[in-house]
Amino acid sequence: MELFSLPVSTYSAKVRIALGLKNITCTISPPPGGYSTAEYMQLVPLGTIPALRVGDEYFSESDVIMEYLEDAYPAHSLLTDDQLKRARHRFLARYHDLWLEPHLRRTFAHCDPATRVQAELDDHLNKFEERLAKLDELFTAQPFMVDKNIGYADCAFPATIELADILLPLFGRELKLGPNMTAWRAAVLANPVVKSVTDESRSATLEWMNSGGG
Ligand SMILES: N[C@@H](CCC(=O)N[C@@H](CS)C(=O)NCC(=O)O)C(=O)O
Repeated sequence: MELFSLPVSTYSAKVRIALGLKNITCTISPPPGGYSTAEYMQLVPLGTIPALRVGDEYFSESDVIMEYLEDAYPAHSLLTDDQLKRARHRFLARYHDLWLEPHLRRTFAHCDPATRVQAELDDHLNKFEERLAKLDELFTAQPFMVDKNIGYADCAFPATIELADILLPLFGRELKLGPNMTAWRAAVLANPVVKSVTDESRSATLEWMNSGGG
C-alpha cells in the first residue's frame, strides 16, 4: 500500500493522521510527476492528493481512503460500533470537506496583493469564518468531536485549522475559535500523531508561502 501525499496538503494530513492513529504502516510518496500532472493523472485521473495505491489499484478522495482504511483495518476503529456516533463522525468529516475547507482553499488565489480580487477574497473569508462559527454549534467537545476518544471526524480538521492560523493574518484577519473548538484543538494537538503531522504541514506551508505560494 502506498499513499501519494505532500506535507503541504491538508487532505493528505487527514489521511496520514488516520494511518498513524490506526497504527497502519504505509509507504508515503510524493505524487509521481507532481499533482495535477499528465504523468500522475495516468494513475489518479483527478490528479489530486491524497491517493492510495493498493496493489495495482489506485483511488483518490480522502474520505474514500479513510473509509477503505476503516473497512480493511477494522482494528483501532476510528468510527466506533455505535451507529449514531458513526453518522456524527461522517457528518462532521463531510462538513469539513464540503462546507468549511473549500472557502479557505479559494483564498490561495488571492495571496498576492498584485492580483488579488478583494471582493472575492472577502466573500470566501466571510464564509470561512461563518462556517467555523457554525462548526462550534455542531458538536460538544468531549473533548474530541464525537467522543472521549479521538476518532474519524477529528482527523479532518487539524491541518485546516493550523493552515487558517497561518493564512488569515495575511489577510488582516485572525483565527477565532468558539469554546468547543478551543477545547477540541488543545486535545487534538496533545495527541502525538496529530502534533507530528500538523507540525510537518505547518512548516511545509510556511516554506511554500515564503517561496511565493505558487
Ligand atoms: N476532495 C478531495 C480534495 C483533495 C484536494 O483538493 N487536494 C489538493 C491538495 S490538498 C490537490 O490535490 N489539489 C490539486 C488540484 O486540485 O488539482 C479529497 O478529499 O481528497
